[in-house]
Amino acid sequence: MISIKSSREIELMRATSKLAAQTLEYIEPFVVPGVSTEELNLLCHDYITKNGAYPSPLNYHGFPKSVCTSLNEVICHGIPAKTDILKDGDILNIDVTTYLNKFHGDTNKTFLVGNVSAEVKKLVEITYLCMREGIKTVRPGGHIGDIGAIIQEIAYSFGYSVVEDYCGHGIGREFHEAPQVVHVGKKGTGAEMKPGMTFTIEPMINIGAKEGKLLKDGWTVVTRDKKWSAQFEHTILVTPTGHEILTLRSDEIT
Ligand code: EYL
Ligand code: CO
Ligand code: CO
Repeated sequence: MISIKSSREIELMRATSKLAAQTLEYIEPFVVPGVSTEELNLLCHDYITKNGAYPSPLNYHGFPKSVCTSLNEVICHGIPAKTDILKDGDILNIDVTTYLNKFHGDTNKTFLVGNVSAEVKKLVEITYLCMREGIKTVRPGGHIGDIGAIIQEIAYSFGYSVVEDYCGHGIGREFHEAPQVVHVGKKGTGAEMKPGMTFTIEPMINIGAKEGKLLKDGWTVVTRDKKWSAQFEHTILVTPTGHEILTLRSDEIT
């Protein structure tokens, strides 16, 4: 069952999603060579809690930290660590989910650390394009499969692969609700989009093969071939006329 949010619930989704977006804006100047992902985790944790919210990942299925930090060949669910020190040329995804007034807002961004190679910068730019073109398909009468269809078309045209083992998801009173938003697929398939639905679009795009493997820590997912992976995520509302990006930041265009 895909929940339809009332206008009052939509206001609460706007508030929690705005805080998640502001957390990424807040952390950006700290994402520099020499900082540890544990320090970034603590800064995000304090920012979220000082604003009256709870970091949804913390203790979620036992997850030990407040944000996910996924570096280079890490696809997703990287665990912040004192020993993970950023260096020039890295890419780091920080995934923030806030729980404010009983609603979750979920967003992530891949940051460039210092000077990143042209090959990797291209991956990050195309991953962002995939997310934005996926978002553009969202409107009443559209289908969830339309999102994956365009993402797949763009990613494959650049020779990249699309991770299939992890997907976007409905979001609201629960961190993960129906539907699953797969980042590959066929136009016209899947659930029909209706005003009041809220879900994330969060494609993970790889330079090499799509396959991941879980590290022995039980959380971190890395590419099998050790080639690098990028991701962007927004929380989206289906509106009567199209969509609204609830986690849009000030450094992005509408
Ligand atoms: C916790 C639970 C296995 C997150 C997201 C933290 C990790 C691995 C079980 C999705 C699923 C964040 O932010 C997320 N999506 O955008 N699990 C998540 N965990 C976790
Ligand atoms: Co997320
Ligand atoms: Co998500």
